[in-house]
Amino acid sequence: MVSVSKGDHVWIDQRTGTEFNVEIGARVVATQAGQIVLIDDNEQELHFPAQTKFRSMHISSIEGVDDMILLGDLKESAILHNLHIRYKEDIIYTYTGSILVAVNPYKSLDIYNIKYMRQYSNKKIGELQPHIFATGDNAYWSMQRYQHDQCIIISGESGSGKTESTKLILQFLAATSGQHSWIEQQILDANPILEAFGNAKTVRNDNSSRFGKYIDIHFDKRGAIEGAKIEQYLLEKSRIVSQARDERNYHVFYCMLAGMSKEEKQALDLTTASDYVYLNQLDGTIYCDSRDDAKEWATIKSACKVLMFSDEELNDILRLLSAVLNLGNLKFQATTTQNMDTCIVANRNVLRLVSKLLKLDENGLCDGFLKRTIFAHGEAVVTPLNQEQACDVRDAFVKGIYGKMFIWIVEKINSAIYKPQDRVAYRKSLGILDIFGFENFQRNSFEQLCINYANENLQQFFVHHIFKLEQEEYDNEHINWKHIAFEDNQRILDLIASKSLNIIALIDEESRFPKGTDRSLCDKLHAHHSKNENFIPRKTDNNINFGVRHFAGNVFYDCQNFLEKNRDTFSQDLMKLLQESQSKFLRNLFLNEFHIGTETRKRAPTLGTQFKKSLDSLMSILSACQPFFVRCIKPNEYKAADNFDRALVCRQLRYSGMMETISIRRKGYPIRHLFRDFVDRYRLLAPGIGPSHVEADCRAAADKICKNVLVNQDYQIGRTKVFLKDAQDVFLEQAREQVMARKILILQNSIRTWI
Ligand code: AD9
Ligand code: MG
Repeated sequence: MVSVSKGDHVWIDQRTGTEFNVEIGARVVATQAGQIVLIDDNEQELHFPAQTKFRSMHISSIEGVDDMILLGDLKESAILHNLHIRYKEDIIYTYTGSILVAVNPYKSLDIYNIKYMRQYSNKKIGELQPHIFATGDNAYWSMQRYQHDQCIIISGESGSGKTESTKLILQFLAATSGQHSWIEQQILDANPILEAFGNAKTVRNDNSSRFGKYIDIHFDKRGAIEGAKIEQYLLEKSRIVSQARDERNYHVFYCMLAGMSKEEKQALDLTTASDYVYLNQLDGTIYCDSRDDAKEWATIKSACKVLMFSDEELNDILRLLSAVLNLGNLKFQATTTQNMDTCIVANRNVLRLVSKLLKLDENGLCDGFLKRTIFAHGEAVVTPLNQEQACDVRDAFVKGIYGKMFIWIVEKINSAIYKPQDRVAYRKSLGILDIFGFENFQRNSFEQLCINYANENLQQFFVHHIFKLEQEEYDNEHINWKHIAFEDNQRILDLIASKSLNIIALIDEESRFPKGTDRSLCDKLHAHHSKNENFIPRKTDNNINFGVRHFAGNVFYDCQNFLEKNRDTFSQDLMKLLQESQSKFLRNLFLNEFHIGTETRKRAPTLGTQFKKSLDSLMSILSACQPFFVRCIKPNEYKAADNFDRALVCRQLRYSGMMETISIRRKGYPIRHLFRDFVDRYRLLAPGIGPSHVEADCRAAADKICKNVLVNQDYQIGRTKVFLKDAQDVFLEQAREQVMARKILILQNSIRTWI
């Protein structure tokens, strides 16, 4: 703690609420009338009594740094402060070692034009200011130089800028890898199609991706783009049938209705958005101010052309979209038959329309919604459904159709841009992962469990990588290091999906068990895991929830609908009916499902199993790559420019693994100085080291200083750097200050005698 004067920079404790307790940077603007006046990073004026002592700010924090590993105060508050002061100047990119931190500016910055692309092409990292192009360039050149596959993992919460970052990297690679050919255009044009069918307005983001994706770009020997392959993960299907307040369905519906001519709509039996229940429910909205739906429609259509969708295929898709919207308007009227709750179709004309669009038998479709066939002891028993059940069957049917269509669209895009490996002599790839960040809502369901499980995997991958880098640095510098123990999240992964009777396995087991319910699942989870350190039991037996201690915080999951979501299927009667559709397109969507008859239903892969499988495959692809990490940060909840919410940013930094980087460093030798810098700063601490020492002498000089000051302490002299513990750095600084003070005193005395 030190006394301060005007112009000094200090740290001040800041307590807002119970969770957020991180000191804030401030500068002294006046010391007057028994008071110290400061302005903090939030531009707030603060007053303290004149005698107050403060923690002084390291010079690196005062000036700000491009790479936060260089922060003298390598701690949470310094990272937050550094990002904040840069953000105020529209500097949104900052490194933390190999991680690029990108703060969403929520305004258009002129830093992505072709001039910037050229500037960042073929540069060493650190040569220019941090930039998303620098990460793209670095990955590209590493791929070329080391002939090794690369991946860029982009993470962050909804609205933080992952998809924009992905697009920027793609644009950079397309522009700088040289060929400017058709394939690059095709890869860029895949995006408007994917976004039309897989993105929607949510309260967090007007263009929120409701699926994860991995775009693997393939390069030939000369480094030119030769093709790409897109993998998609876990599209949010519930959105097709209902949306939360102020949210929308997938963009494509609104675009189509806004962009098509009257005649085109008539041909598909379509009217306007406000006529459709799926687009116009109590809570949803049909408007999105920041988007021009009609204009988007033109873009989507031309992108489909570029990606070789035939007119017939496009028409098939439109028919399905129209069928989906019309199905949403299908109503059931409750009736009673022989003392049982049953129902009938209330608007037969809608049913007729839908059966025409899907090219299905109208009566068959009607039966499919109103009845269910169950096989018991080899015999078929038909039971009628009540109104609520019929609505559920209809919604599950719609979700099934849209989900399959989305997968078909991704495959169609791949068929245009992907060349199978055996047809090319040489291939290196650069993959970009744009995947949902960790989620913890008021109510969390099966999707959140899958998403958070994916994030646990990525976290483990990240920590292993950072740890490896740290050890490599020690090896390169030939220093002796003891094994650094670090916490990893393997036990959480074991609980969710690896060890026997893990959570996903139990959900699967219960999904297949004919009498399984969400409650019996919850009971089973508790019976098996209540003693597990990472499992949080429910508060009372009445609840059907459970908690998991994730790396990023505790999350409670509500088991309601877990089994249905995991089964990921719809009425077998309707599935059978689809086989008889006159629409080849529709039949093809379900080709793989047809062989799974009612009897063998047990073998149908569940959503949990499918997701785990695709995640395992993703992890093994990533493990074979040299990774780069981009951590996107959302500065505020209002989609607003020039607004930095410290608590919100801090929470994201904690999720992002940035703190792991720090903690791993802290366990080893967090402070490192190049010999020359070290000697320049501390040469006063050992006798006989002059200001003009030559480079070769620096190592010996650094060794001499350490031996003199840090007697018998655990520091290391490497090949190019001195490696220190935090406390040693502080000790050296204090020693230096004392020597300086003594020298100044001597100087003052001698001046006095001289005068
Ligand atoms: V979600 O998880 O898919 O809901 P993302 O993908 O993280 O989310 P997205 O990239 O869609 O977020 O960014 C949200 C919005 O922030 C964009 O629509 C832009 O309006 C804004 N944004 C993001 N990055 C930038 C940028 N580099 N420059 C300007 C940006 N605006
Ligand atoms: Mg996105």
